[in-house]
Amino acid sequence: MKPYYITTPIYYVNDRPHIGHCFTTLVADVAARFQRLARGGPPSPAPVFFLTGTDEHADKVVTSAAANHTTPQAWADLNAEQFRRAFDSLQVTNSDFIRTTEPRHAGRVPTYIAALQAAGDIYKGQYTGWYDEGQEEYLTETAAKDAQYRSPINARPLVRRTEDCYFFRLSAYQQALLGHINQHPGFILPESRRNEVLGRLRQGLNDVPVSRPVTSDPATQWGIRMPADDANRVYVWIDALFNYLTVVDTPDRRHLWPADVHLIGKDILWFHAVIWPALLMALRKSAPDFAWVDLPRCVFGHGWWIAEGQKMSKSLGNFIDLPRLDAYARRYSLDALRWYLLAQGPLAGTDADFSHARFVEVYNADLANAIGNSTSRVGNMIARYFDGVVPPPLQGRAGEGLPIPESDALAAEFPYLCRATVERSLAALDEFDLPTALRLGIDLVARVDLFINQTQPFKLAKTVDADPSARGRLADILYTCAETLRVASLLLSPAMPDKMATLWRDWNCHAELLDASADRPALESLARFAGPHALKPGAPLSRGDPLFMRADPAEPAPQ
Ligand code: ME8
Repeated sequence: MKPYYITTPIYYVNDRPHIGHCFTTLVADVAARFQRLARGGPPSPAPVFFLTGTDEHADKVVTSAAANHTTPQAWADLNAEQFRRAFDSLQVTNSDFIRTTEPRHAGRVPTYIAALQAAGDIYKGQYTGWYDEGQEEYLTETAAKDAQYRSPINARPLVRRTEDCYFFRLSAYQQALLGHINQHPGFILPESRRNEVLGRLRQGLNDVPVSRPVTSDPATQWGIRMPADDANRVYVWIDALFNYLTVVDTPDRRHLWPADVHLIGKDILWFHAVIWPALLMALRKSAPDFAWVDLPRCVFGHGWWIAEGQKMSKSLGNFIDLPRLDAYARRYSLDALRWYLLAQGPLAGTDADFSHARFVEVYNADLANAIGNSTSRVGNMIARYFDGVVPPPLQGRAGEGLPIPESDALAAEFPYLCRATVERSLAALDEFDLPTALRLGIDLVARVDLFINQTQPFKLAKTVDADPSARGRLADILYTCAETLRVASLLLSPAMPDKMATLWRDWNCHAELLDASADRPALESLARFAGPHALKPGAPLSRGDPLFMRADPAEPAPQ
């Protein structure tokens, strides 16, 4: 099986990371961890390749470097480090981190451009248009008009510009793109984004500029030069898109291509769903050397985080920044923060609001009251009634000619329920529906809680002295609960790796199996109820500390 290759956008280094950048990279991390878990296998060759990084040749890097009295490279170094640290602090497991100023990237981009020039897909011309200086992109005439000649992103007036430049023959790829998108319903997700792209694509395509002039202004000297032309540099967006390819365009990594998912925010959908695949189609046919350059399997455009009901902006100063995120991680645990961002984030069509009240509500509902409470309840009962030793399930529940007590009939469903839940979770993962893939773990926890309420093991425990058969049933109920929670914890572990590893250590499971550095079976085998990796009757199980303490909604937000 080809390793799963997932990418995030590479982020501009003019400023520090905030919740938006952290979110995209975190979602990719959860997808990467889930895929590693789903596939299993030895750590090497790695079953997943996960790429994130920084986009450094933007003009705004030059501007903010100057404002901070330093050089673009020094400014890029400083901020790239901030991104790295931010992702480390979120325990992101990226396989590589690309910076576009690195020679492995900057040295390779001109090769692609030269191939496109030789094939006639990049040609020299002149461009006049409406330029958004903040975004460093031209808007089409219609888009500029619709936006009343202001930037749709920061509302600053658009600037009319004319310049000599090289063009990419995007117009030649309209039919091929339409064909590809129509034949591959999963190519652009979610569906609303696909429709958005199709609608715009049907209106026709203009060729797009792929270079910017180099003048005596130092701001124009930052960037990769066009092949054999020092008077022009590669437009930062074209430079940036190629990162997905440069990183794997080495003999030992070429098998990783194509990317399975380019995860991005909706703001950069057009570049990824139209311009990038067209560049790849052009490159592929430009020379036999590039015959391996297939199209990525999926471009997933997520929505927007807003803060306490308002769009985040510099002028409002309401960005949820790293210190804020850190404060949440310190008070509620990093895993709780990861859970909230994943479970409540704008992954599907709509935007999401980061609100403190909502954070506490979700924390209490999913973590403190669900997985946290359920594991400590079951751990406590096993400690109390079975001296902290995993009790045995009933053998041969059916077919012994004995009437099946109510609890056994209910318990008998759990192996099937677990299997079906894991299958559904894997199907959701396949569609990049991570909130569902994770939520199914919480649904299993809810089934355990319901089962406890139905079978009332704490009452049954009071009868074991008078009725010896009750002890077997009690053991069966608690085994069923604990084993189902183990399966649930597997589904939750990509979002909450630390807490679930703590649970596995407490419960004397092999916690190293939650970690991709171990050689491990695929999820379906790992999660089999009472299967080879299940809780072992007779083994010690420690109740441990509660995984999540209840949060007080009245407490003010951490700062
Ligand atoms: O666009 N909510 O970089 P960038 C959710 N360098 N996600 C958000 C967000 C928000 N409020 N704000 C930002 C660039 N993001 C280019 C990309 S790729 C070849 C080049 C996330 O630093 C989201 O993933 O502006 C968005 O697409 C990305 O940050 C933009 O980061």
